[in-house]
Amino acid sequence: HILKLFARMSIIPSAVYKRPFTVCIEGNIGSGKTTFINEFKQYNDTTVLQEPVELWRNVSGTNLLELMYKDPGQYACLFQSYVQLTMLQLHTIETPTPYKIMERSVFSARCFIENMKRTKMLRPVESVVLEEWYNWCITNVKLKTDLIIYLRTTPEVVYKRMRERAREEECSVSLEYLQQVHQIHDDWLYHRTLFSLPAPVITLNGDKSIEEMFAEVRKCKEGFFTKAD
Ligand code: TTP
Ligand code: MG
Repeated sequence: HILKLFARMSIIPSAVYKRPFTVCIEGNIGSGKTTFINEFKQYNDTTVLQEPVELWRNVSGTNLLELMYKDPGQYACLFQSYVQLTMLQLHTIETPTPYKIMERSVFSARCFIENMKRTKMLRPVESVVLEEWYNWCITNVKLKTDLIIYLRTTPEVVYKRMRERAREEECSVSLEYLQQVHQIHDDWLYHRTLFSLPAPVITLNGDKSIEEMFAEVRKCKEGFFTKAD
């Protein structure tokens, strides 16, 4: 199964589970990260860290995600600052298992900062402060990631999914916004021209159904074994 694939990718999980083999699932809004990650709940050697978005919707009773979309001028920076904190908390959490799978990472949260900076949702000085925090953290905090799984999608497909899912806070999110977020993820993880990569990347076609995606994972496992053996 997929975890054996990870082990064969030359990184053996640490015996001290404070540093488990860590996989981050990345992709656009609505790319299927939660659905994908839920498939791993059946394995008792894997800690699945659930949707961080739930933390952003309830900050001591305040829905910061909603405020960010309603009034980005006022709340985008605060929101991104909180996203960064919660992602760092998930990165550094101690797990009782040798494998850990997370939805997103502090690395992909940076894609949103980058987009907000380009589209002026953030003031220049706000993005400078967020980026300085980011750079300090990735230099000084142990965030080692072993593998990134990129659920690569088409903006039109995730737009349709997002509309069907109808998360209330996201009612104002446009196709154009998803195209921007897609482009930044793609430049980072697919074209590899944007930020440095913190780990090897496996790209899956996230437009497909979860069954088809897992079939792809198996195929890529076979491909890897052929190359390795
Ligand atoms: P995602 O983190 O992409 O989570 P999701 O549940 O939508 O993904 P999937 O369907 O693949 O499971 O986005 C959650 C919301 O938070 C979305 O509205 C985008 C927003 N967001 C930001 O605005 N800034 C950020 O840095 C991050 C990580 C998310
Ligand atoms: Mg999700």
